[in-house]
Amino acid sequence: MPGVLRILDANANRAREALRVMEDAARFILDDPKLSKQLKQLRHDLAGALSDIQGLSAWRNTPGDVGTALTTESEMTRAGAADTAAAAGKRLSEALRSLEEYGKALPQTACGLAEKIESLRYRGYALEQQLNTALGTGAAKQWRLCVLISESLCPAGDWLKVATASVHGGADCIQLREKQLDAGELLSRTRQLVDLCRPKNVGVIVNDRPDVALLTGADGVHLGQTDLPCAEARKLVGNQLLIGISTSNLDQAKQAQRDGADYCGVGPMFPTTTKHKPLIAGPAYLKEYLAWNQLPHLAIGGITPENLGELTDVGVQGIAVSSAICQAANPALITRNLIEAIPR
Ligand code: TZP
Ligand code: MG
Repeated sequence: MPGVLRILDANANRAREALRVMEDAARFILDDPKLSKQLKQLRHDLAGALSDIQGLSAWRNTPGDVGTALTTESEMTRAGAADTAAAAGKRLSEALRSLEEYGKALPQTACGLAEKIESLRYRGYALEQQLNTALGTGAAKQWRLCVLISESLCPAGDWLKVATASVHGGADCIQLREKQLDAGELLSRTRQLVDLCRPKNVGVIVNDRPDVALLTGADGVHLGQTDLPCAEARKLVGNQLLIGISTSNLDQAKQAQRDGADYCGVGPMFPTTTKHKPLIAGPAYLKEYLAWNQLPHLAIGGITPENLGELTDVGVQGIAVSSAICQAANPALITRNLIEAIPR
């Protein structure tokens, strides 16, 4: 029996610590009061379930624990905060499973521990999933200039020429935005774009189509408010793709974060003819977004070298531009001018 009690004590600690790590991410990274509270409640309920086993910690024997010196290299490095929280989520479910199984080995008098832990474990799974989703892939970067390329806007329809010029001009991301194209043609164009961009470390984003993005090895997919919902797309693409979401107000941005978005389109900043947008969110929304600034952004909509100053005034770090570059006589030059006007 002492061995079982040592196991219960160790896993109670593991689970409690994992919950703390998760709670810290919900509280300090996501600023999510609801998720923070649910994680805290789970930690308290775990303590409550274990409180019936008197003097559990008396069985602790850390100096005599043969496992303390056993570590693996992967435990010592994390790819980022999302990875740290994901590892804590896994640790939580493992610890709860161990508590549940060894709880069954206690005498009947020990208060139905296994049943209580089982229900905590299910709650833990749901919170783990919510947290991982909200933290996204953790791989998004703050691009400076994303060029949205549509054949219909490019002189003589030469979209690849504009894409190539944009890359030469220093764009660090290209989004292929083709609403009418057959899927086969979209697939082949995206592959050409990936071939162009990958060697130069320029991101490739596909508008609307996670399937095409996955098949071509693109970096991500961009979705609007009426496209596939972000949380559903995340189920489809896992952590293989970045997901960008168009937002026109902070509520949409916060929802996008909960749903696992990696970056937000923020706009429209100015009137645009590229897309029908009756309401202009304007630089005021960008300012509000930057005060929140929980996810990388691309300000979008009618941005030109002439009006960019209104966005740099409020601190813009990244922009997405379509017509001003696609329709320019010298797209590389406009690209360079725009990028150079955004302070680092
Ligand atoms: N979403 C909001 S505005 C916009 C999109 C796709 C159009 C951006 O294009 P432009 O030509 O830079 O205004
Ligand atoms: Mg769309």
